[in-house]
Amino acid sequence: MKQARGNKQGVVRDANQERGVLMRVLLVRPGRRKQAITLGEFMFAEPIGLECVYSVLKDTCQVKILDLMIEGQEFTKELQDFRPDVVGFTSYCIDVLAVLELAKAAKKINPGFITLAGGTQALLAPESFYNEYIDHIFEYTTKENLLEFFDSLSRGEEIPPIAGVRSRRDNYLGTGAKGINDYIIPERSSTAGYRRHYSYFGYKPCAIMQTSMGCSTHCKFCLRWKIEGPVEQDRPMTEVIDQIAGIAEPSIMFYDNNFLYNPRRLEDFCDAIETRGIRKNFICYGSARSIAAQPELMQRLGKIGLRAVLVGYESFRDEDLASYQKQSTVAVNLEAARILKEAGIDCWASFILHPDWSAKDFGEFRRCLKQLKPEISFLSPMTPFPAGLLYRQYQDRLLFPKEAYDQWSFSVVSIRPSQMSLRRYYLEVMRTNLYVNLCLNNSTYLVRKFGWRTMVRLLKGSLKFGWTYTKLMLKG
Ligand code: B12
Repeated sequence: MKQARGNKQGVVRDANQERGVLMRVLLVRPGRRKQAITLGEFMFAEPIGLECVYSVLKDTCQVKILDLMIEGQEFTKELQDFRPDVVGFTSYCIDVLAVLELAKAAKKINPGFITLAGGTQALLAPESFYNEYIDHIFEYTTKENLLEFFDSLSRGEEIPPIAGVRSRRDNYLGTGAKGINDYIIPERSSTAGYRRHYSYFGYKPCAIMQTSMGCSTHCKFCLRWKIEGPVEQDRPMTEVIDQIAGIAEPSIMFYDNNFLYNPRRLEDFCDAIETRGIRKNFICYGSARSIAAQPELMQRLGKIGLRAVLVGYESFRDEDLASYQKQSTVAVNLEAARILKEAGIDCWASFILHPDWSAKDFGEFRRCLKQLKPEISFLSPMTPFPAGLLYRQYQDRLLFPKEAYDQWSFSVVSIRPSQMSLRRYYLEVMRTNLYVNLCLNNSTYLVRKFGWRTMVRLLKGSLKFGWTYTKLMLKG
């Protein structure tokens, strides 16, 4: 179908449609933002949200994914070559400005393009996209609302009120219905040309997938249970295993909130992987509590391919963990660390740097790191996302407004420290990062495990990261 030109807002009228030619939909992931320091060189995963949308629309529309995070991809050229009717953007908070710029560029080329915003940020803060260049916002995405929307569009009809969709025509009022995203099996072939680039730390190429949505541990700093629902909802094991078997990559990262939460399900998982003879490297998120509660199961998971667990240890002291509603303790963290080592599974630990830590606390934190000795440590200054539970508590101490979208990334200090100057705080963050890399031998681990080439890639990221912090420190 040729692109519709100069249409009335939200309506595609084109003679080709009547002849049954499919509507063209270009799905775009915006380019890299330098704030996303965990991305580029460290973690660079497939745009799985767009693969889900593709999967729903592929039979009724001509759909294409454009991943602008991959070098050499050109947005305006793609608009001219592919001539879409609809241009849809996926988004995280840090992408808001990029999405608005891209939508503006698209509308400049052809005001008839219908522009959509979807993704995490559209769900958490749809108002970020109330903008003259965005026609519709998918606050949440279901098979039903996608099909209804595109069905109306391809019939050339006005878009009716659809649950989950906010349209500029109605001042983005929407229907008022609340909901969450559907679990949709992504169409991974839609990113076939890009897949060799996607990685998860040293594992490259690496796919990502989800086997269970939601989380019943409502940690105060976390948005995931808000995004995905307040309790775990498992996918059937046969569906999970079929998906795994259909993934070409040798490594898969499960981004479930806590892949390890249900021992019975894990036994089923191990049985199925063994029975089907699947050999892959697995990486997952898992809580310290779950690891500590099931040492034998961790041994078994290690044997069937679990290579690393991302564990949120968060802090060196119980009072922080209690204030986060983490439902864990430092003793449990230490036990989990021991069990992982015994099972030969690497621990990629994440920690929240509390804005009320003193220099002495940072010292104690480093001592705790030495005890836990994770293979990799991610240190993030506490980030009270506007949609989360910590926001109100720290609102008065924020160093930038919630509209400074590209700052909300876990990488910069967002709360004014109470025990030292901002500059000194950044210095402590840098010192601790250096300690992790030099004294805890995280760099040696990386070379040993992934080889020099990966190490150089990761080192590039570390240097960029270090430089960003140095600048922030000097500015502070
Ligand atoms: C896996 C994950 C990652 C992975 C991979 C993500 C990827 N594919 O690129 C890695 C580790 C790389 C990562 C990196 C980051 N992440 Co992250 N990540 C997640 C996690 C756990 C799951 C995200 C996900 O893929 N969900 C599954 C897919 C299917 O959902 P989805 O994308 O929303 O898509 C659905 C709908 O939104 C819709 N949809 C999506 N796009 C579009 C587009 C259109 C047009 C339409 C119609 C519909 C639509 O379709 C899907 C239907 O189910 C979330 C937590 C969570 N549960 O959301 C955090 C999360 C999204 N990440 C977060 C952050 C901050 C980051 C980083 C900025 C951190 C950093 N400093 O680097 C980076 C930025 C990444 C980037 N794109 O630039 C925050 C985002 C907060 C926010 N307000 O946006 C979250 C919520 C974590 C948190 N704070 O608790 N992340």
